[in-house]
Amino acid sequence: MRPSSDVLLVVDVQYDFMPGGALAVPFGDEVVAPINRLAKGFSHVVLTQDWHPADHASFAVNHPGSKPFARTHMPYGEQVLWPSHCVQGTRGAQLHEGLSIPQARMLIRKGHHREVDSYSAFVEADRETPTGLTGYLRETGVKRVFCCGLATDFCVAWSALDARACGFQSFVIEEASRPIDLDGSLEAAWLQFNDMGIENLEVDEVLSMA
Ligand code: VGL
Ligand code: ZN
Repeated sequence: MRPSSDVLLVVDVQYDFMPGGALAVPFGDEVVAPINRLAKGFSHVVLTQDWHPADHASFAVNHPGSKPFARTHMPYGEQVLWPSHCVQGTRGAQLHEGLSIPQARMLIRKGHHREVDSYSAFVEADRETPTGLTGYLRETGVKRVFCCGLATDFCVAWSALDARACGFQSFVIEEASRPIDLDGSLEAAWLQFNDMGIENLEVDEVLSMA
């Protein structure tokens, strides 16, 4: 069992990101088994849940004349317009019930401010508004963050990069993540991981780490 200074961050394993969901990630359901295997090695697990109001500014439907996956400009920068997904209180927003992580301590809900998206579990897309996760991890003595879930190139990527930027050692477990891969977003994410010194580890490597 890993010490409490190692946290497993399980990002957005929710029905709307599963095959058939509102914003389906290809093969998204394949993350459940490796995440459960990983979680057996961690005493400290944090989950995230994308959690939008129905009138959220990241939804194409709230921009008349725009189609899903188009890009628009928000006061904080470029924003992809998504199909409506993970609406607060809906089935699509629920965590996959195949997750078997009873020891999970903390659940961060993100993307709840109508005007601002939040891919990252740490800081919203305005790059100013904290979710509170940095403080929680610092106060609980975390040093290393192991990121997995959905999607590799959006919420996992932004979370892993922010973990590093906040001073934690940060890893991505690609084997326990799946990408959306929109216009080169996956390749861009790996370039940024390399720049920031974020390594990809396999599940078995994590479980056997010192
Ligand atoms: C995500 C797009 C919009 C994700 C969330 O979990 O990667 N992507 N909202
Ligand atoms: Zn979202």
